[in-house]
Amino acid sequence: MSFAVIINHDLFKKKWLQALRQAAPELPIAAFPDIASPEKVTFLLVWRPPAGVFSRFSNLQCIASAGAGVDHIFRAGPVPENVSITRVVDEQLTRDMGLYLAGQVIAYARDFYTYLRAQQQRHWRPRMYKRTDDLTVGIMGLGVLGIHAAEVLHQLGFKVRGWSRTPKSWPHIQTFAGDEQLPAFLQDTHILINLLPLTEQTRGILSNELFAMLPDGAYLINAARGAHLVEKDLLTALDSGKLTGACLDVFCEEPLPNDHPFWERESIIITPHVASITQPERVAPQIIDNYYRLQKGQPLLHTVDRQRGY
Ligand code: NDP
Ligand code: OXD
Repeated sequence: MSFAVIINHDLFKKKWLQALRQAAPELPIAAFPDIASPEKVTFLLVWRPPAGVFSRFSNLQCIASAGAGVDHIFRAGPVPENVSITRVVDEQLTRDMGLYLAGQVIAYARDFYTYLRAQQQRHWRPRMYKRTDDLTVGIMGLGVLGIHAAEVLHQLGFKVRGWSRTPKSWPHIQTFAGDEQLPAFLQDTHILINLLPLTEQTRGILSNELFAMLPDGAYLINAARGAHLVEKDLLTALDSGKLTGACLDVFCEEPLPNDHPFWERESIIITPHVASITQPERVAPQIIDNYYRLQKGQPLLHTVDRQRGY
């Protein structure tokens, strides 16, 4: 059995290698593209691996995502049926996402970005702000990150509702499930947060069709994946006033190309995929734990359901 990493980002790769070597000094770890015996590799830790790469590893048993999302693994696929897929679940990653979303929701409700622009022009323009109990925040995806974000926003005083694939019951959160309940979930949502995994069912879900079900002037926060959003539909919805603005952390193409129309829009806040970043030194022990579990034939932690795609 042997362990290798394929991480498509030099700094991130270095940090992961350091963290893994610290967590398991006894374990030889090879890093793509310098993997001398790919046929010996049974466990791969990956982030955005190149397309088709898995076929080089004829004895692979597990692919671990170096983040919470696994869409990058399926995109590089195909992944043989017998290979397990795992992902990161980590309290700090969860907390960081909650903080990012709370910050963006407050910045919108209290017009912080508007005042930043006004300051740049030396304009003194007080506005009435939106109070927490006047705003309903709707979270698409009530998984590890969505439930925590819902709790944080509830604690801040916002009315919170959430939508998931299967029904959920959670204190203080109004819950909706499945396609049938999507219109009811959206109809009173003033701030829509996307925390869905990217799957065949959710790709392109943030579209004109969905925006039409929101109240006029709603605000969108996409912290999940760029391909959830139909980018041209966002521009249409902003132009028509259906949406009042958007905060985007993720994009179809990253880095966002220089000539992309989103850069020009005052009503779009852009962050460079930093809502919540996995910290290798925190997470390396759970990856190593799974490697040894695999070796001992024990159940793996944080496995992904291949049928569901997340
Ligand atoms: P989970 O797998 O824990 O939760 C996913 C949630 O989405 C579940 O509630 C699930 O429903 C719901 N869901 C899935 N498919 C559908 C569907 N078709 N219709 C309705 N609901 C659906 O994921 P996490 O919370 O851990 O992470 C979510 C995503 O956040 C990741 O996949 C990743 O893409 C993104 N992310 C972004 C980061 C960033 O920095 N921008 C950082 C980390 C993650 P059910 O509960 O019924 O299964
Ligand atoms: C993740 C991410 O999926 O950082 O963890 O996007």
